[in-house]
Amino acid sequence: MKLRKRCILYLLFLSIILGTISVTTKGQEETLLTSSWIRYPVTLDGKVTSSTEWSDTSSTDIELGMGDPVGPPFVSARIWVKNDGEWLYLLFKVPWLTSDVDVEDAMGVSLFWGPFVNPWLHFDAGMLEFTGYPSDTYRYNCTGDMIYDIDCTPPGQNDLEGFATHDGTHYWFEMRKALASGDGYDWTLELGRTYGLRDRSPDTGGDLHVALWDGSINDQYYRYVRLKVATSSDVQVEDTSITPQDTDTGRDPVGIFSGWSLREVVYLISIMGTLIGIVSWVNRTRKVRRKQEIVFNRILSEIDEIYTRYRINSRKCETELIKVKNNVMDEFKQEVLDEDKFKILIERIEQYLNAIKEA
Ligand SMILES: [Ca+2]
Ligand SMILES: [Ca+2]
Ligand SMILES: [Ca+2]
Repeated sequence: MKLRKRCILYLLFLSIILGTISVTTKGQEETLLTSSWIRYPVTLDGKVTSSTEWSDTSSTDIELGMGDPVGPPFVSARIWVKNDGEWLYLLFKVPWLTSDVDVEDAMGVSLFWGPFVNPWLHFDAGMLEFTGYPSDTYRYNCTGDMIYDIDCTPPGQNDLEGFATHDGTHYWFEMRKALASGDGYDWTLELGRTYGLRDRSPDTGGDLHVALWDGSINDQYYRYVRLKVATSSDVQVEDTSITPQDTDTGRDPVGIFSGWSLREVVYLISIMGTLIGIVSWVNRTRKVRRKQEIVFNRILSEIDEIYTRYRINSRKCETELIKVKNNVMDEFKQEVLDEDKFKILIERIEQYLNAIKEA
């Protein structure tokens, strides 16, 4: 729940800032992202899974910045885009220090679309968190709260899927968003059209931007882009420059965890912590039981010895047995003796007390 509230907050921030920008005059050229028609399937695992997976489209480099107009500080981003008739697939690669990796970091795309009635009537955002949580949200008429599609009335659906990793030098956000979910809270991208024109023309004229939310500074890097959605008849692209070997994706090559992703290391540490906790508990339990055993045997021997030594002197024997009985009760109260051992000792004392009374 905390995660979702935080997500709403940053999307609120994002939509407010960019909603304002959307009604200002166009001040910067937008980078054109050209989607390719999909030839190879995508495995949404936050990495380049095979040599062919993303070879059917070419990449585009952009600088994400802050402010309006977009300025420094900048973060470089390499973006691959492709689509089939149902989904828009996106892969983002961003240089990012391991020390700055934050589970709250997120990346994605969003679009204002029309008609433009000052402000835009609809806003749709798809942001994938480093945790892997896909956030498909919506806001109407730039008023009210950003809200998850699934929480809208009537409820929409989550039409964003994906996974993110960090390979020791770069973030990789790999996702797909429905071209036209039809749930009423998402963009509708038609094949062959270009979006993000920022000319206020219906549907295609709104702001389209790529954004990277930096959770550690509670701020975002972003850039306006245009997106051309491919058709099945577009010229096929073949780019063999990206391979799994280039990326060693999702793997942190540092130290004893070489070959592990940060996510795997976090999970491993979590599991190890749990195991260490269990082992510690078992050890503590064993120590307690061992101590109980020692105390029990010591007192039992003491009781027998008292009876053996003083049974001919009933008064002395009774006094010593009462002393031990009080000691047993104290040990039981302090949980040095468990209930079973306490009963055994008390019964033994009572047995000897009755014996000397009957003698
Ligand atoms: Ca993949
Ligand atoms: Ca949706
Ligand atoms: Ca949505």
